[in-house]
Amino acid sequence: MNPPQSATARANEADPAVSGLERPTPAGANAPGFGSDVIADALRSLDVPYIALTPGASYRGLHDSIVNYLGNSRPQMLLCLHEEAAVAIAQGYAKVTGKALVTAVHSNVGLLHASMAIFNAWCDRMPIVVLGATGPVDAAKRRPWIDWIHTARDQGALIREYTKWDDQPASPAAAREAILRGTWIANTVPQGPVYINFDAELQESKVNEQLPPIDVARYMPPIATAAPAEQIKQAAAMLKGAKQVLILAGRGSRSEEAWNARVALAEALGARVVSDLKIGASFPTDHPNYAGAPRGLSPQSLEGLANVDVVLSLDWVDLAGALRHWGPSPSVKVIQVSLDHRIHNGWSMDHQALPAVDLFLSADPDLVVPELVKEIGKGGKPHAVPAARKASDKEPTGFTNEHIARALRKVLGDRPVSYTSLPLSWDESWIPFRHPLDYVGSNGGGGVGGGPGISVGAALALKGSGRMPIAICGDGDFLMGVTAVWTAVHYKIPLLFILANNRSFYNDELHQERMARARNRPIENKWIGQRMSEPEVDLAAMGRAQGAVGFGPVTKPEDLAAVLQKAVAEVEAGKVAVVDVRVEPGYTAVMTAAMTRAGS
Ligand SMILES: Cc1ncc(C[n+]2csc(CCOP(=O)(O)OP(=O)(O)O)c2C)c(N)n1
Ligand SMILES: [Mg+2]
Repeated sequence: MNPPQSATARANEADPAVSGLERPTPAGANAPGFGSDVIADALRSLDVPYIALTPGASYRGLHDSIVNYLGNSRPQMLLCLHEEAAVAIAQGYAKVTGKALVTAVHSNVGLLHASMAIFNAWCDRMPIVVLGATGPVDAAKRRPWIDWIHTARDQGALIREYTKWDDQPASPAAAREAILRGTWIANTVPQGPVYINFDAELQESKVNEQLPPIDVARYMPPIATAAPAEQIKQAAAMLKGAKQVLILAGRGSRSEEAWNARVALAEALGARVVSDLKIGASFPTDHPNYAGAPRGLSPQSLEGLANVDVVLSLDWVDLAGALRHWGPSPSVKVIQVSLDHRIHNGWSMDHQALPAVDLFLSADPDLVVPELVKEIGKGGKPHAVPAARKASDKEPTGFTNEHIARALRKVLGDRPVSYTSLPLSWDESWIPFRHPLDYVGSNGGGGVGGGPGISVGAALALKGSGRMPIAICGDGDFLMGVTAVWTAVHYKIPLLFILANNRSFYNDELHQERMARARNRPIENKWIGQRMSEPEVDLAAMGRAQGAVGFGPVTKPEDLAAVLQKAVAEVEAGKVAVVDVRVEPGYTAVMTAAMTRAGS
């Protein structure tokens, strides 16, 4: 079995089982003859294994170049049944590898379909290169009707506010430059999606002059943003002088070295650490210094932390919100390490409220933490080590998501797995994370329907790593993004879907409950317009219809482990398995309390 971190190292490799599929008849093209051949050459130079796409005539030129000029390899097409899935797959791939995959979506309509997934990736700070097309821009060249409705004057405007950059190059040379620049921008921290829109005419026109070859690496220089030594010293002094440090372990890479440095820092400081299910695993959740992933951060929710006097935020997603929950204690000093301000704009409020900060390090936290460890050294004062938290032994009642966690613990043992999606009602104490790839984080933008595609992309990147990808999705999330399953089956990407099927958009039942309480109206009506019953959707059959192995519905907790055992065996044999688990509508007490309390 390969070591788990190989998933990141293998980012640029194509999987032999996938590359053997969909081989075109050789076309004998060896010099770029058309604009789209130049675009294809530029894509090849990126050394990206795949291009996830849903086809369309606006980029028929590029489509032809990828099949017949590149021979459908590097990048190889991953056919997706919905543009939202194509982009979500790229998001999931980036969550594991840290690198942008290329996607292609048709004209304005495909881009509109893709837009929610682009927004999710934007909020999740995940790099993606989205290619699109329009036109012909020259009206005299347009076919009647269809070319007109699928041409937009400023197509990039559809997604400009939640992409880092977009362009519409007007020549093959400009197209090559746009691809290099876009990929460079997407992959530079803070990462995010970019969009490049190709005029149909530019793609289809003949090229007469060959472009001079270039050394692409020189156009995409890697950027590492560390903090100045003086600031590291200042931060280290504040941390060393603290009575009790609280580390908010926010956005970080999937690197094991960065993970180990976070652990070393917490141990050197005797700091308590919190993490967040919105983002990928950032700290071992069964480490004695780990304090939890509270939905609302407060000295009450984090027992024994009333003495915190210095907070170190490592790019926490919502620092101001966290501090607000913590309570008005002006004596607490705050150190923020983040580059996120570089990506904020005036359209999306995903930057959250402005936090009050005493020391700001405008740097990549993964580069800052090892420096802090060095500066603090072994001379840190001794700290009492708290006892490690334990998962509750109490058997849950009814049939809940906690039963899924318990059955998985039993069935999986010590097998390395990566959770590629977790349902809204999940408690981090149920399953420990011990490696940065144990959990890749949420959809980022709260766009329901992202879970299936993100999971397929993450599973693609994890293939061959020895880690089993497991997606636990809500039924609402699965139903909105279900066709991503076909892409996983077709390209032989092993993946286990477990569906926390409460037959409801239950999150919104809680909102209706909140309204009913506030307005003194009948709470028993909260399910109306939310429940997916009569008929209940057969989710296992939806998996089977796309070639996956379907299991369930599982209606009793005592049946679950045996079914999961069989599903795991299928995934180990290279299959996609879909298990429909009919949990009861309802959320954990903590989640319900967080959602129904005043002000929520
Ligand atoms: C695209 C989109 N539509 C609607 C919502 C509102 N919304 C938030 S959570 C949720 C319910 C999701 O249902 P499911 O995945 O089954 O999870 P459950 O709440 O039942 O656990 C909805 C509809 C959203 N966030 N995104
Ligand atoms: Mg549901």
